[in-house]
Amino acid sequence: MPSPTKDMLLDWYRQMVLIREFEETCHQLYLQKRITGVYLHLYSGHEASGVGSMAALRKSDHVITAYRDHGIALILGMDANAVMAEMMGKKTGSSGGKGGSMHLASAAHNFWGGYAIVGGHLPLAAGIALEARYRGKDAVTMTYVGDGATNNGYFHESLNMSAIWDLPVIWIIENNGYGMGTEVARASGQTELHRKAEAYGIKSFGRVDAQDALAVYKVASQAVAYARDNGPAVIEHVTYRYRGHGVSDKQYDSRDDMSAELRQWMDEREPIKILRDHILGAHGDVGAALTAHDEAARQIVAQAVEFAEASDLPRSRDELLGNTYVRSPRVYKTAASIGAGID
Ligand SMILES: Cc1ncc(C[n+]2csc(CCOP(=O)(O)OP(=O)(O)O)c2C)c(N)n1
Ligand SMILES: [Mg+2]
Repeated sequence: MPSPTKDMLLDWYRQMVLIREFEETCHQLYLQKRITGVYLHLYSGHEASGVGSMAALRKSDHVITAYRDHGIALILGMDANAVMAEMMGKKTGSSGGKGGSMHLASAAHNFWGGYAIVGGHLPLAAGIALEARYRGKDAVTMTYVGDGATNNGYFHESLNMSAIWDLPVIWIIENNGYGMGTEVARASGQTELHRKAEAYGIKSFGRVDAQDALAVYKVASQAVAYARDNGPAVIEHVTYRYRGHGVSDKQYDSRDDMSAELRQWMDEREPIKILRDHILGAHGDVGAALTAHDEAARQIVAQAVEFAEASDLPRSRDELLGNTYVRSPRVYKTAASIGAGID
C-alpha cells in the first residue's frame, strides 16, 4: 500500500470538513424546520470511516450504504447543491426531491444508495458484486452496515452468499456503539462484530480505530486488494455518532447536556482533529491550506442551502411520478442505460 501523499491527506481533510459542515448545517436546518421529515441521520463523528476507506477505491468500484448516507455521497463527489436540495425535497435534488435524506444515489458515481430499511441494502450489495464477478470485471463493492444491522437476517444471508460465490464485497461494519439507543452488547451475542465473518468462512481484517483516517485507509487498502482478487472481506470500524440516532433524538439538540461519553469521544477521538494534527506533524507548511479548506466548506454549504431554498418543489405529474415505477420492457432499457449490464 502506498503511503498517502501530502495532497491525498489534504484532500481527505477537505472531504471531512465538508461533511461536518454539511451535517451540522442540516442539523440546524432541521431544528428550524427548513429540512423536514421524520428522520435525518448525520455522519458527524464518522467522517474518517468513510473518507479513509473510500480512498482505497477506484472510480469503477461501487458503493452502497444505509440511511446515514450524506457523507458517503459527498465523498463520492456528488454535488453539494443537489444533495442539499434533496434534503429539502426539491426537484433539483439528486433524486428529484422524491428520495430525501435516506435515499441519496447517483448512477454516475456508482453510488447505489441510501436505504431506509435496516440491512435491506445488503442483498443488493451482494447482487452488485455478483454482476462484477459474473462479467469478469474487477470492480469491488464497498458496503457500509451498522452494528445493529449485523443482527438482522439480511446480513447473515448476504455474507453467506458472498462467501459461497466469492463475491468481491468489502463489508464495513460501522460500529458506533449503538443501534438507535441500544448498546451493542444488549443487541449482539458476539460483540467483536468482525468475528461474525468467521461463521461464513470470510476473511476478517479485524477491528480498526475509525477515528483515524490513516488507520482506516491502511486496512481498507488491504481489504480492497484482497476482495478484488479473492472474494469477500469484513472490517469493523469502531466509531461514534456525534449527534443522536436521528435529529429527533432530543437530547442532542444542545451541546450543554452532552453525556460524559460523548464529550470524551469529542475531546479525545475527534477524527478531523486527529487528521489535522497528523498532517501538521508530517507537513508543517500546510496550515494555510487547511484553513482554506475550512473556509471553502462553509462557502460550499452556504451556497448549497441558498440553491436548495431557491429551488422549486416537484409539482408536475412528470416530476412527481417520473423515475418511480417503470413498465417491464423499460426496466431493461433503464438498467442498460445506467450501466447495470443487462442486455
Ligand atoms: C427492518 C428495520 N427495522 C427497524 C428499523 C428502525 N431502525 C432504523 S435505524 C435502526 C438502528 C440501526 O442501527 P445500526 O445498524 O447500528 O446503524 P446506525 O444508525 O448506528 O448507523 C433501527 C432499529 C428499520 N428502519 N428497518
Ligand atoms: Mg450503530
